[in-house]
Order: sequence, then structure tokens, then C-alpha cells
Amino acid sequence: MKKISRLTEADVTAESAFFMQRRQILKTLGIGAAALSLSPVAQADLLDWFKGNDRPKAPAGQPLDFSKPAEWQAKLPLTPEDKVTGYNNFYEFGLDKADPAANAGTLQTTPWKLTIDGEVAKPLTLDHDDLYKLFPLEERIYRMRCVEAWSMVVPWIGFPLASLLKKVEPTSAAKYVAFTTLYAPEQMPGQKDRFIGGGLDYPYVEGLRIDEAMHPLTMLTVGVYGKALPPQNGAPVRLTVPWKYGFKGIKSIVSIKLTRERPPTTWNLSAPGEYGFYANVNPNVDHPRWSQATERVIGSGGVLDVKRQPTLLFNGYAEQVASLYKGLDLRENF
Ligand SMILES: Nc1nc2c(c(=O)[nH]1)N[C@H]1C(S)=C(S)[C@@H](COP(=O)(O)O)O[C@H]1N2
Ligand SMILES: [Mo]
Repeated sequence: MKKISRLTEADVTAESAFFMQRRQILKTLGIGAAALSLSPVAQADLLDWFKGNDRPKAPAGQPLDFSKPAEWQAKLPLTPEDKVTGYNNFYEFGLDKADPAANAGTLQTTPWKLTIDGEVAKPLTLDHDDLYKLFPLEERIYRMRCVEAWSMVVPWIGFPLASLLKKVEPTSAAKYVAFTTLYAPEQMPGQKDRFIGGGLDYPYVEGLRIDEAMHPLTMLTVGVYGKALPPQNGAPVRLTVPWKYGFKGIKSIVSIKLTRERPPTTWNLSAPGEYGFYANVNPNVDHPRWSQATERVIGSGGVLDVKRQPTLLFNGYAEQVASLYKGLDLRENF
């Protein structure tokens, strides 16, 4: 086991080995040279993309109407808004933390359709406006812990996923919930090009057990910092499961399907030995390539603002969720 103090930043900012290879390539050759391995048309596309000429600017989020239930106003110092909306993982728009904010302006969120079907009595399709009208919106301050060992505290706005699931009336056969991100390669360069998209298979997919999906902490999120989600955070609707690693929080969801079988999940498909289905935050179960015992707190400052803190079991939500996993070996079921 390597000690955390000897890990370099490169060890813990990459969810995939592919990413590290790419970093190495980019460092050695620069993006222009890396692009030479592509066809001339793809090269032009790629260079255009990185220059950012013809990309629309990300639309500013509309202010939302929401309550602030006392139960969810955790007294934690919030991560500054510019970090929440400027330091992102959304591989459909590139692998660097600044890429989604720079590139996701091409994501078209109107019109939008979110279909809820599968093992339900009353399948339902929501359109863009339904997302903000169908259920009362609440602001909830949640910890957020990425598997790469950094963390934030975010004021999300949304509604319990349970409210939506109850509305469609799951059948007794519904054991899991499967989520799918929009597939639109013409809007998402990472879906068009394996190099930009980190070698993942798209669309991005995620899943929860039905009891995890029905848990009151689990929310469908439509806003952050008082406004509708910006595209880089997963507009118009994404999942938030605060006791799990960030990659479970699938963005820009178009399909929610209740299933009998455990659904495949993107990072588990990509590296099954590194990313499990459960992905519960756990300081005692290390990632094969780095420790999960502590986390880098994303603060207001730059590189000198480096604060680490201990990671908490279930990301600090053990009291609420530990009972879901009674009798489950958390080391085996990582
Ligand atoms: N579709 C999709 N959803 C995604 C990702 C992604 O690459 N594509 N990245 C995940 C990861 S690794 C994290 S840490 C969170 C980041 O959410 P944020 O950028 O809003 O902080 O989104 C998750 N959801
Ligand atoms: Mo992540």
C-alpha cells in the first residue's frame, strides 16, 4: 500500500488508466500532435473544439422556486459556486476538470424527455417544464465525494426520487432502477470520439437497488446554487446520492427504468476491479491505485489552497443509510 503522502496528483485525479495515458501523451506531445493520429476531418473537428470558436456559451441557469427544509440545511461550509460549476467530471465533454464548463454549451436541454418505465404500473414521460413543476423543489446541502479523493459541499435543488417512483407505481418485480444519460454525439464530442470521451462506452449508464433509490436522501436534482443546473453539472436533471462516490450521480438523464436484474453501470463496465456497483463512500476500502482514507477539499483558492480531511463512512450519512447494507460485506461489495 502506498502512503497518501507519496501519491502525486496524477494518481488521484484519474478515474481510468486511459486518462493517465492521455495525460502522458498530451504532456509529451501537446494536443496538436496527439490529434495527428486522427483522420484529417476528425483533426479539424478536434482542433475547432479545443479552440472553442463556434461553441455557444453555456446558458445561465434560470432562478428556481424552492423551499429550504430545516432537515437538509447541513451546517457545512459550502464549496464556492465557481468551483461547483467550473471543476467538473462530465466525460462526454472532455476529461479535464475545466472541459465541461468550457464545452457543455452545445448540450440542448429544450425540448427534453425523461421516460420512466419498465416494471411499473403507470409509465410516464416528463418534458422539460414538468421537471420543475411536478414536485415541490427543495434545497439540500449535501457532501459530495468523488472516487478520485476530492470533495465538495453543494447546495443542490431537486426532489426525492422516491416521489417520482411512487407516482409510476413500481410492480413487485421491480428490484433495481436503471438510469441512462442522453446519447447525442453531435452535441457531445466525447461520445463521438473515444479519445475525447476517455474510452468509455456511451451512453453513460448507472443504477441503484430499489431501496437505495427510494431512500429519502436520494434526489433528482434540477438546480444548484438557486438556479437551474448549468449543462456542465448535468442539466436538466441528474441524480444525487450523497453517500456514494460521485460517479453514481449520473447527469442529463433521459431514461429511468425499473428492472428485475441489476443493471450495468458505466465505470464498472470500464474497470470492474476498480469501480463497483455499490460505490458507497468508505475510508476503509481503498481504490486499488490510491487511498480512500482522506480527501482533498475543493476550496476557494488555487494550488496553494490544499486542505485534506478524513473521509467518513458513507460520506457522513451512516446513521441514515447503514441499515440498507446490514449483512453485506462492504469490502467485497465495493
Ligand atoms: N453522464 C455522466 N454523468 C456523470 C459523469 C460523466 O462523466 N458523465 N461523471 C460522474 C462523476 S465521476 C462525478 S464526480 C460527478 C461530478 O458531478 P459535478 O460535475 O456536478 O460535480 O458526475 C458524475 N456523473
Ligand atoms: Mo467522480
